[in-house]
This record gives sequence, C-alpha cells and structure tokens, in this order.
Amino acid sequence: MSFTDKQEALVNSSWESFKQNLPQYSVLFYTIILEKAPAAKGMFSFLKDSAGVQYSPTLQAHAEKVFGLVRDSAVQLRTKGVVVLEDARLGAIHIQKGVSGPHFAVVKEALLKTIKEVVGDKWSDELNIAWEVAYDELATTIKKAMS
Ligand code: HEM
Ligand code: ISQ
Repeated sequence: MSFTDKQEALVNSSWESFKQNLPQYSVLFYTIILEKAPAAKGMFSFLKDSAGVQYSPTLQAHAEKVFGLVRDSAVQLRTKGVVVLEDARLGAIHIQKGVSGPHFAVVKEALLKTIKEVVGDKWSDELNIAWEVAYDELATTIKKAMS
C-alpha cells in the first residue's frame, strides 16, 4: 500500500492548521502525553522543574519539531515510498533520555488526539490513518536508530 497524494494533502493541510495555534496545541500535546505516562515528565529538560505543563517557547519548539518531522515523513512516503531519518542523532538522543518502545505508542496516541482537536469537524478516518502511517514509519526509523 503506497502513500497517496490525498494522504499527503490531508497531513499537509492539518499541519498548517496545527501551526495556526502552536501555543495551545503544543500544551495540549504534552498534557495528553503526561496523562498517559506521568513519569515521562522528568525526561524533558524543559518540563521537569515546572508544575504541570507550562507553556514556554522551548516546549512549543519541541512539539513543532515532532509534528514537523511526521509531516516530513508523509512527504517522503509519497515521494520515495520510504522514510529516511534526516537527523542521525535522534537514535542516540532517545536512548540517552531513557525512551523505550511503549513510549512511542503514548506519543502516537497524543499526536492523533491533538490532530483531532486541530481539525475539528474536518476529522475523518482517512485523515487519522494518514497521520498514523506517517508516524509509524518515522517511529520505526527512530527505533532502528536506537537499536
Ligand atoms: C528529543 C523527535 C519520540 C522523548 C527529541 C528531538 C527530536 C525528537 C527532534 C530533539 C530535540 C528537539 O529538537 O525537540 C521525536 C519524534 C518521535 C519521538 C519525531 C516519534 C516519532 C519520542 C518518544 C519519547 C521522546 C516516544 C518518550 C516519551 C524525547 C525526549 C527528548 C527528545 C525526552 C529530549 C528533550 C530535551 O531536550 O529535554 N525527540 N521524538 N521522544 N525526545 Fe523525542
Ligand atoms: C518527543 N520527542 C521530542 C519532543 C517531544 C515533545 C513532545 C512530545 C514528545 C516529544
């Protein structure tokens, strides 16, 4: 099953909507992650000393980076059919922070829920699947780089 133009367009348009309100959506993203995995709070240098999830430019920049990489993954899947990790250090960073396999499912769930908020009544199974495939392929490349 190849990644279609339609799937890429769905990811691209919702990525643009996500960027329209980065402060709100980045806080939402972390909030969902910490609900599912409270212990992950201590992993993030910019969260560990704050009470709950506090907005900061750093927090926003990290969330934007994660969503941006998933969006890039969608573009790569449509153009090349595979995802190549653009930043070879990502494996080492995640090992060093103590990230493990189950964390990837938590981040995935939070990403999909955030996108659902972002698009509101434009949400569809098709949109959800497009983000899911792009995330899964990217997560696989990071996990490989970690092994
Ligand atoms: C750091 C992306 C999955 C936890 C980073 C960085 C990137 C990134 C680009 C470098 C720092 C930055 O610029 O933000 C991703 C992507 C993921 C993923 C694309 C999935 C496809 C995960 C998971 C966890 C995690 C599952 C565990 C909850 C962290 C932590 C850091 C980090 C703790 C260091 C943050 C700090 O500087 O304190 N990640 N990541 N990541 N990632 Fe991930
Ligand atoms: C994973 N890696 C880097 C940054 C992140 C920000 C929020 C949630 C997950 C993340």
